[in-house]
Amino acid sequence: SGKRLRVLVDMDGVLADFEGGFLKKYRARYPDEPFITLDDRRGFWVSTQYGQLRGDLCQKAISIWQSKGFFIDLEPLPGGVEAVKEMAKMDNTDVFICTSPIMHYKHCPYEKYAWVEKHLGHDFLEQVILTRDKTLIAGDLLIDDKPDILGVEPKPTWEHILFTACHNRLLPTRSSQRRLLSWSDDWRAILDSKRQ
Ligand code: UMP
Repeated sequence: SGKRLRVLVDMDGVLADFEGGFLKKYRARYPDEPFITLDDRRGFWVSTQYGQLRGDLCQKAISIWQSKGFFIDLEPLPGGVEAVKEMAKMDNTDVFICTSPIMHYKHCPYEKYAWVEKHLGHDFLEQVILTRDKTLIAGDLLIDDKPDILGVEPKPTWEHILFTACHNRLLPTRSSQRRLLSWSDDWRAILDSKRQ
């Protein structure tokens, strides 16, 4: 009963393996340069941590996700596509994929749509929201691996559920912030907790 539940699901680090895809292509392109294992990743920004390793590695990292084929080649994270498909079939539930494209727009926005079509089907393109400011998007839940989701709206309507990723797994979460440890975790209970 009650109104419909609206779930916003992030793409990079939640549905698509951005970190794994990055490391694989970085090591292939720069085999003689140092790299950061997924175990040693800290902080949301890959480019920042590579820049701390050595100044010039910041731009080398950026060059990886600016390249043609980077976003479309990302592997789905375990259980994500299945969870989103199941959510979309649930009664009184609307699911949207809410993702921030990089500003180097030559390939990324196109490949994000292509990825959704490939893994979730053509009809799911109706559910895609590309925005650099997720605080403007109204929803009940936002499942996202970025610890701090800020924008022009000081009071977003959604509750942010922090999806665990290599870069945030050791981060002390604010007592108010709920986590989804993976898609094997109980995402159905989190949705149910928001239903009227
Ligand atoms: N991104 C960067 N720099 C980084 C890491 C990621 O620009 O160091 C990009 C990849 C995604 C976007 O396109 O930022 C993050 O989008 P969301 O996961 O917040 O939707």
